[in-house]
Amino acid sequence: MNTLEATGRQRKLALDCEIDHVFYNDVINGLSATRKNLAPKYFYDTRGSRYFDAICRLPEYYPYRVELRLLHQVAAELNQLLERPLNIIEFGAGSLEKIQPLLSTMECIDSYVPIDISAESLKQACQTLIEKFPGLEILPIAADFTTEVEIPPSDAADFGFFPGSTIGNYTPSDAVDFLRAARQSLGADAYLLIGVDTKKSARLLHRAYNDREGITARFNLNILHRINRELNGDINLHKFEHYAFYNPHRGRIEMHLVSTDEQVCTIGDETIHFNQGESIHTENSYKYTPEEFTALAGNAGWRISREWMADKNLFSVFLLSTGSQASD
Ligand code: AVJ
Repeated sequence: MNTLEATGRQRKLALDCEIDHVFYNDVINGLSATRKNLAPKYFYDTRGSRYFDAICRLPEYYPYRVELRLLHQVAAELNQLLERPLNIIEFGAGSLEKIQPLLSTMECIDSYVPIDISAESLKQACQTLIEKFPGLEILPIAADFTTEVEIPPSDAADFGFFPGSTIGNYTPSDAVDFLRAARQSLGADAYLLIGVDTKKSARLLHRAYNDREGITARFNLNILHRINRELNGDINLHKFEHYAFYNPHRGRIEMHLVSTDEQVCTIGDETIHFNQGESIHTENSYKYTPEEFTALAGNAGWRISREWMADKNLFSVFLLSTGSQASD
């Protein structure tokens, strides 16, 4: 069809179809709540995924570097420990960098299923990975892993991979629910390798989410940009500021976008009012001691097979298993 000849009505229909209704409803519900909030998964459009990659290169953001280093050691030990063919399923795979130490070290990996919410970023990252690991079977899935995702059947044992401390975005009780659901979907004889950020100096944590360059601020504000772009919003980004802090009582970083003025904005057909100083809570990032995480994983029915701790207790990695494995 020649779009130039389309009638007004047809054009409106085409526009309606382009709106992601799930995103729209989540945004309106979140911004209509008494404590305004947005789910952190919505950070990751193509731009947001790029901002996150930039965060990972920041000197202040220790989790990325520290975990990646630790994963080299983890991979070498897993290569000794595991012999059966494995099908790796990664939740929130992003730029596909964390998987690489495993792929280059573990001989038993048969296939790799990266799941990520950002389809475009996933496609690009897969192209790079195919060039580096030409023999590997890759089955990418562009999906929101916080909803039920069907894992393609495989003859190899399912090995879940959940690095980056993404588990920290869940409240502890939601984390238990997620881990229990993952245990169900990975099957009876499965593993889950999971990265967990630790409790540590509040100053160090604070710095990791308040970098000098302001990249984390841009990452946070991009969610409003995205609402404007995709949901026909008119939010004034200059009237919101990035605010992130560590709450030691709750053991979590909180990220907010705080309205600098009283203001009104529209998103699609809805009007949203902000008081001066009112915040939109955009992310929690929970930190766990090894004891706390061990208890949490246990509550979800997982057994701890191995655990690794980085220097200065900066970051931890756990190998969870369903417990039915003969080998360990
Ligand atoms: C990807 C959720 C692990 O919580 O540290 C980085 C996201 N937010 N800087 C984190 C994030 C701000 C990150 N996770």
